[in-house]
Amino acid sequence: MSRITKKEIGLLNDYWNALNYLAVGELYLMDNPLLKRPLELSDVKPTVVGHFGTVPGQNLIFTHLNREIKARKLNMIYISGPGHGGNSPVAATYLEGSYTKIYPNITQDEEGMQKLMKRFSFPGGISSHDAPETPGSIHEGGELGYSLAHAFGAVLDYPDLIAACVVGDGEAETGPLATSWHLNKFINPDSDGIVLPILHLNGWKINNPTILSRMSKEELTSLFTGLGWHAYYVDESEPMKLHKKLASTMDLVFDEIKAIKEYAKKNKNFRPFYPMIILDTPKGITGPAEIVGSYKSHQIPFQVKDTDSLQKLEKWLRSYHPEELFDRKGRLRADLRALIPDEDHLMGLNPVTNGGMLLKDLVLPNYMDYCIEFRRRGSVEAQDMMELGKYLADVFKLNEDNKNFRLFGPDEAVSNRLTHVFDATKKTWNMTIRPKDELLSPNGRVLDSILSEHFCEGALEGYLLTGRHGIMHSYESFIRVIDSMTSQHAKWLKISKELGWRLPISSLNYILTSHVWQQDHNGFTHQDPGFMNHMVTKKADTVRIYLPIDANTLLSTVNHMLGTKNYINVAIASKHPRYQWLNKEEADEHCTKGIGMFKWASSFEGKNPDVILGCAGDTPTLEVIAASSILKKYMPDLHFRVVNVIDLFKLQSSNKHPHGLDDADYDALFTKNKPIVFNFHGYPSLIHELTYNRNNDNLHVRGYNEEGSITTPFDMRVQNRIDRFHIVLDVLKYTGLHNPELENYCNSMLIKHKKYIVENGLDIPEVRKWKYDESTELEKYLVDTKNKVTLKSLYKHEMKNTLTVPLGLSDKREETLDISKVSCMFVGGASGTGKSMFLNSMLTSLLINNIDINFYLADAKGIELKDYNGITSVKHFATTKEDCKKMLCKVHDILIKRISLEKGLEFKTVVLVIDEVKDFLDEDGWKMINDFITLQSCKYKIHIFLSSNDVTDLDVKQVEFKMSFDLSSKEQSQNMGIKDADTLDSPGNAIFKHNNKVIKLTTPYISDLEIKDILSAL
Ligand SMILES: Cc1ncc(C[n+]2csc(CCOP(=O)(O)OP(=O)(O)O)c2C)c(N)n1
Repeated sequence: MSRITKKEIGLLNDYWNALNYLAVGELYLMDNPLLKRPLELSDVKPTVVGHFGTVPGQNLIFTHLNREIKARKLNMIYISGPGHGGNSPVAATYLEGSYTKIYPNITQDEEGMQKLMKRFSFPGGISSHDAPETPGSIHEGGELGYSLAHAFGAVLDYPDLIAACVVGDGEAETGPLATSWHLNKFINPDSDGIVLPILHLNGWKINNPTILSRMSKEELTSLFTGLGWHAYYVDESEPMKLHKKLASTMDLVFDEIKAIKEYAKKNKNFRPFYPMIILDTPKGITGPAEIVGSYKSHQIPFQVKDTDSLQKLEKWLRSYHPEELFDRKGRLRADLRALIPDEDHLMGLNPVTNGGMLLKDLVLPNYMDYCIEFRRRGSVEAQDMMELGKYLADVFKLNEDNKNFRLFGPDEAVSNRLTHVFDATKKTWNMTIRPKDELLSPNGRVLDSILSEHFCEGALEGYLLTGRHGIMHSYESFIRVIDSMTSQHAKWLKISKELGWRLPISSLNYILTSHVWQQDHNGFTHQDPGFMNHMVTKKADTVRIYLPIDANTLLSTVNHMLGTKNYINVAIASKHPRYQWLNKEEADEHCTKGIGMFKWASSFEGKNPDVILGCAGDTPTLEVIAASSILKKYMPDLHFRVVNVIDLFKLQSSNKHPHGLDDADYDALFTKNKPIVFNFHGYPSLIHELTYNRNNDNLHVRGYNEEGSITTPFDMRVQNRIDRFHIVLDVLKYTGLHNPELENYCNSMLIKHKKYIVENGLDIPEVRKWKYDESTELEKYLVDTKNKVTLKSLYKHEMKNTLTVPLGLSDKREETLDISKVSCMFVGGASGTGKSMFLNSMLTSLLINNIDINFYLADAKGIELKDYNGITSVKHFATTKEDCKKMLCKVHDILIKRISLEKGLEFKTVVLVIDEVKDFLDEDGWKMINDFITLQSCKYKIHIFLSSNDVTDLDVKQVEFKMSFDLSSKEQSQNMGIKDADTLDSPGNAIFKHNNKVIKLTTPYISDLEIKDILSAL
């Protein structure tokens, strides 16, 4: 830029004075904004509250930044670290016109100026701090320390953006700010923007000198050089010289920024030393002489209570010469208006600072595709966070072009088992990378390599506030480090929502793991589930807390969180191998409801309960399920209901939280008076707090009680009494029932446990090897049938060497199916209703009968039929759509060949089974299936079996043999052509239909073990 002229310096000084005048007016005045008449006491606010010391320095900075913006057409935002001087940004945005754009009633004339001055830091008006109400702000300057982190988050993925960030020299003493200087190691100079820190070295805090201001220039330069900054020092108190020095320094700084950006375009992988400015000016410069350059300028230099102080204020205000800066109407002088950048470059109107304007929804994958498949609940172990990582990897991939999603956490992504995200991206790192380093890259989208919860949180907030999406993950206990930052963000959201002009931004999402119940190498210090207690104090329209219990519920929860706006969502998840409880459909339904009964874990399907077992959180839920198995065994007549809570606020009344259940729904689940034994992830008092005022106060909560250090996982539960044995004892206690045998069992297990762990360092085998009791699942499978209908029991008849398989029991009559008559059979039924078990019983029957058959099997999940893969008679086992198509074509070719061959030839029997046909067949596939039906493939010994859990859009009316288990809607029953198939409420119950023959059946049960035994015997 050309050298600054004297005239220009004069204009800059006048502009600065106009800002200073407005800012002092904002503090003191209610009326007489242009001092057209002598000041009267009634013109002054009765109580003056706010800050002055930081204000003139910030006004100076704003004035000079505008000069650079205007000359260079820069895309810049302004962050006021010492934003307690909120009158500065308010004055600055008013003078440049953006304030009036947003608040049209605050006009740029005398009337508007009066309103502006009066509303500042005044009841019913605006905050005394830089705040959501301030145009162009993404930073509330009340709680100090986060300005640089916010600035860093703002410039990520916005390569043209410059965040000019004023850092108070007192603010710089806070931990979060002190660590934030390292942001320059995480900026990609090509694909991210620039943070320009301006250290406001005005020398004092509220009541003390600042540390940095008492260091020598050499010390300061060394400090900032060591931190990777190229510090420009501006040290002056005489206004004209100050303008000159600052203007020429800013010219150099912005030249350097330009050079860095240009260099970065051509040269990859370099780490620039970014420029910063140290502005050393007296605190409260331009204020009354006795307070300038002292801590006394920090807040209000003096209150106006009498004529003396009134005159002093008038003198001070007139020292800025408002009559020379504004015309009679209150309009800024024309030559000063000419200093203002055009509307598209005003910092107060930069759309980046109203992030909702730029927000693009995330493209989310179908989370169901990442869900864990299992045959029996509690039979598969998985690491929930690991599974989530696979989903998040695809969130990264799907949003790669938009570059609007990032993950933040303090050195814990791998520890928190989000390892799979690194299939899609890497960790942000713009320093040297050594051969043994892993996953680092200047292009990585995971901020992981800085151990600062503050910095990660601040960066995420900056990223969200500027219109992008993200997740912060953390050890549950250490998220407490940033409790206060979350509070400030919640406050920001509350005010923003009230404003109307701030558009909704993406929610602040937390995933907390490595939680209180997970004992690894860490102990007592790593146990604190209190973030939930903190969160419930926030506004109900903002906070959401979720406690998923397994991978599928975690996936559903996080998928939901990522689609929300203006919330703070907290999910608490397990990262260790844990049993999986809900299949994807159940997880979807349960998470949508947020609370519900687990019929399968309850006794008598949860009907007429004597006691409710409530649970929230993965570990408490596991213990309640284990307790339920014990109760079923020892107290078969006890009616109990297991209620699981995923969405914690469901417990609160609907008039307190939008997610809360109304009393009728709450009572329907928890009853009005039966004892509730509630097992909770966090501190028990929180459940009492949430359920305060509910009808049923017969509530007994177990949770974390500050017990347990380095010990076994189960001992943590025992010490805090959330373990299965204490739950069972609680059930006895609160129902008043006596069962000495059960009491004895629980107490002896607890004694054994204590002894065993200190001797062996391991949990007792009864706990370690505990598996969800399959017989309870079996019981459920055989509900309403006192007789067991096992496959074995149906083998009384000689079926050897036939193609006859058992269908099931109908009114004690055994029904069979001769599959030699079947060209195509269709089996429908929702997940978990018995459909796949029927296919299994048919296949094992055929194998037992020892018929020489060639099997062709397709199983997308690779679960239901996986045991048959590898058997010699299985000629093809398909798990993908393409492979299944190939297989179908092969069998179709066999059919066509057989038709063309002479009749009478001895063909080998072919059985083709496609489980979950919807995952496999396209239009061509269905055409081939139709051929098998119309050409009557059974004549050529080819038999097709298809199954689907959803028959909504399938046309299966023409299929000759049909079997339906419970379907989830009437419409599906109609499609299937089987009346009332949607009312078959017990798994294993089915309706078979062939021509006009309709039979209601209980189909045969075969356990996984039996299948394995049969197959290994072959
Ligand atoms: C985290 C935090 N601690 C304490 C305070 C109280 N406080 C408000 S202003 C201030 C001094 C700030 O000094 P500095 O950052 O140098 O700002 P300036 O001198 O420009 O006003 C303090 C301690 C605060 N707002 N935030």
